[in-house]
Amino acid sequence: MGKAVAVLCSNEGVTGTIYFAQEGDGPTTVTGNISGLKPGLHGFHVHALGDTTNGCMSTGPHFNPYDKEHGAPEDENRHAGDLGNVAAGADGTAGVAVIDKQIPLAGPNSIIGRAVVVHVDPDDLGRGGHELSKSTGNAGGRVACGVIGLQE
Ligand SMILES: [Cu+2]
Ligand SMILES: [Zn+2]
Repeated sequence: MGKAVAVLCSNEGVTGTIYFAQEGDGPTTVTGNISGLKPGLHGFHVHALGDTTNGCMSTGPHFNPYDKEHGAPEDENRHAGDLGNVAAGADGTAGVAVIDKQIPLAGPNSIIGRAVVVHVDPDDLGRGGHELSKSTGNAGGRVACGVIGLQE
């Protein structure tokens, strides 16, 4: 069993811890909780770089090893890092429960050392018709991020 964790950092009061687990070559299970969010949907992605020297801005674009367009997690044409949205309730807390096949914890497309990013706005999953829909889902600013690191 491979395991990893990302502790979210934020300049905007968002906190959280995201856990990743993968059995063999199977899908990766992503769990955790995020708090301090505005109620509603927030884009939730793996970005390419684990660089937070300039806060979440330096984590680069969505992790995209196959040079595809932005999409929904269930789409064929999607970035590997496209995990959709998390939904915050009225209390500003969002639970994370994702199972995905494109974010392995080992091998050439490993997400270890990359970053998980939470956005201020909903991810339109590539369908919004905005000029940014096919690159970022038009999910707006980055309110929190954390570098994905190996866990025992
Ligand atoms: Cu993102
Ligand atoms: Zn994307």
